[in-house]
Amino acid sequence: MNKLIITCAISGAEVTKSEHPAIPYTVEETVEQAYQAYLAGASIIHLHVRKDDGTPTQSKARYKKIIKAIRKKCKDVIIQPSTGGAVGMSREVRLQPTEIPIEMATLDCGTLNFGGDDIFVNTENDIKYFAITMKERHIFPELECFEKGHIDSILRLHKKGFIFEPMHFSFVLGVNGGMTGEERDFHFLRESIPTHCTYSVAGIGRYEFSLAELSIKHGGHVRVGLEDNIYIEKGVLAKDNRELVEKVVSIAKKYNREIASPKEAREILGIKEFNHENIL
Ligand code: KMH
Ligand code: ZN
Repeated sequence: MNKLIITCAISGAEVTKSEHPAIPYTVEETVEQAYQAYLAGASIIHLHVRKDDGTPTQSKARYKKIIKAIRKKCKDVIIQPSTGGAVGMSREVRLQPTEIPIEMATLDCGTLNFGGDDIFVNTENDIKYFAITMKERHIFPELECFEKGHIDSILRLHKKGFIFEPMHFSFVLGVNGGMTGEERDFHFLRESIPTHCTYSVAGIGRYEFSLAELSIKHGGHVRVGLEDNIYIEKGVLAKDNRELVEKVVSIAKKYNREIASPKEAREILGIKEFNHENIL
């Protein structure tokens, strides 16, 4: 089977230190979480950044500082900034990290309820605008789909020329307002994308490791991290992002799935070799 790409979503925009003390806010904390996840086997770091007080921000300057510092410690890791940001942010605010020379970023593929009164807005025009902007900036999008309709929208937009090959999907399942992460949901989604496309699965909360295992078994890729889930097992907080990645590595061993290095991850996804010397 192909090698396994592990993405670690180290921070997110929603989880706070009061929920998990290892959620990174400062530059140093963020770099350390990224570094530990990388050492454990993550080849992609999905990155949200915060101000020192924990407020989520899409500030270009903050991303630049943190990306530069991560790059120093994790030479070849793929850094994947979020263009989702936090609920309520405008298009231009969300797209700020794509003004930095980066190789990959998320592209959210549809609107959904996000708990309580929150709505995570991604209109069709937003999706087209994000896709074209990333294309112009030579940034490889990870297509974040929270339910089946999002996949359908992307395949339609692909036909219309707004979404380009190679297409790499991320099924984010278990969000309050999105699709659940039961086994049937996983199979429905993976069978809904063209067979030549790649996919990764991010299970929110209790779905994290059951979906990771299914994806490992079926040749997909996996995202874990404190953005998605703070527990290593029912009722027990994970020590940090590293421990979550280590658990995926141990599941992969059970299925004889080797872990992809960042270089191998680029090859699997079809991302052009990135010139790290010249960034920033
Ligand atoms: N924080 C969520 C509102 C992404 O990174 O692209 C959006 C999110 C998705 O986390
Ligand atoms: Zn995110």
